Amino acid sequence: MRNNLYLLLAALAACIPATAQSHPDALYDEAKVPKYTLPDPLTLQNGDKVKDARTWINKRRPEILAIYQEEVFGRSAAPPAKVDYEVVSVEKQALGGKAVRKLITLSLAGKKVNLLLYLPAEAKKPAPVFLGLGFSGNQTVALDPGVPLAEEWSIDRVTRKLVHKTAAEDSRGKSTQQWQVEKILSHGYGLATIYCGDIEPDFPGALAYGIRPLFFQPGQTMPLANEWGALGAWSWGLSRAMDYFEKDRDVDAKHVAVFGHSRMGKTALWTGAQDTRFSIVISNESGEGGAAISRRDFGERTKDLNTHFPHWFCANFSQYNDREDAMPFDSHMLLALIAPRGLYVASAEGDQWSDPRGEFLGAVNASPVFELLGKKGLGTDKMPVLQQPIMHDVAYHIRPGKHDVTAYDWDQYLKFADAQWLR
Ligand code: GTR
Repeated sequence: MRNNLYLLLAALAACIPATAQSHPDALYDEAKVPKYTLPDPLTLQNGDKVKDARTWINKRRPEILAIYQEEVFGRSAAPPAKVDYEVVSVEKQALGGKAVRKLITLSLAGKKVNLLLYLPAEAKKPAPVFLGLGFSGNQTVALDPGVPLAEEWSIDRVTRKLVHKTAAEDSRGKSTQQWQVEKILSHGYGLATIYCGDIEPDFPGALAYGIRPLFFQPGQTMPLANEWGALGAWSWGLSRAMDYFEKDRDVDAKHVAVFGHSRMGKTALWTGAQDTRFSIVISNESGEGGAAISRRDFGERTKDLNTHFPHWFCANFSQYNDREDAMPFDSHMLLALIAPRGLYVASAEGDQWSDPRGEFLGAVNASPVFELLGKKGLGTDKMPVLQQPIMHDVAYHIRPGKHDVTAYDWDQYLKFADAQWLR
């Protein structure tokens, strides 16, 4: 009987998608969210007010960045002195002649990472590019037989063992809805993707298969409490892709948007926060540890993150489990680090775990920093209704539907990019 119950539970666990972690005590009642006070992004640690752009750039921004490095994502390795890459192939007639497809191998401290780049075939000048990490191999991004099948990593839900295998042929094009390559190309932009697992597979215990150990000091076996987690490693990989873009004459490296969904949305925010070469940062339902205000007791919480995904953040971050009020930061400060560049935060109504209102309030409370730098913040603290985007230099929308990336989301990001890049 007990055995049967165990099998039933194991079978049920196998059916729960990794992206739908929740727990029975999670709060989803707005009326029950306790009051909280946010730290002021425009007050220096010594108590002085930040009244001008210079003080933000030279003093407050570095203070906040240091807090995030020390206590949240952890310190990353220094950038390499030189970009190490190889352009493996260039196909001028990809996607039925719509795209030039480049396959590039980036070498990250010796570890090979595959960068897939589609550029508009008709481009007369270097093209702006959207860059993002995928949850699975690059072959899932478009129905393009020329993209090699990735070596993918997953975890067997029943045995909890790491599975490493060449992706299945029928996985080609599985994520086209989430990437909308053709729409992106039709706006004259390119799309570049990397499989996150090339940089570090996404499981606790996968450390040894990623890039972080390549930077260990002699004798070191674990990152220190203030050293990067997997999100930091993924982010570092995105910056190396940017190093490559700066060398590719077909890419307009001054106009690169870093995009990410969910955990990759958290990663995109951290990438844009650290690396100011990205001109637009897009957070699609990044939720807790991303755009959502951590102090709000709604949906996922800091402790959930650190329990389910102990490999994502630095070890220091877990000191805030059940102690969000003690944080000398909150998500509005992470978002403020993007200023004065373009910031888009998006939510889905059916994704309450990510706390849509918390994501919106992150953008609201980051807006004063954008405004100090002469940009247009959200301009309201009233959450818009479904599918009524607010599109200033800080942008926000919420759409119906579940935790996902949809064509509607991409339509807004492309409109935002047009407004940011073509003005
Ligand atoms: C969930 C996690 C979220 C979010 C999501 C995803 O399980 O709780 O923070 O990142 O995964 O990446 O899809």
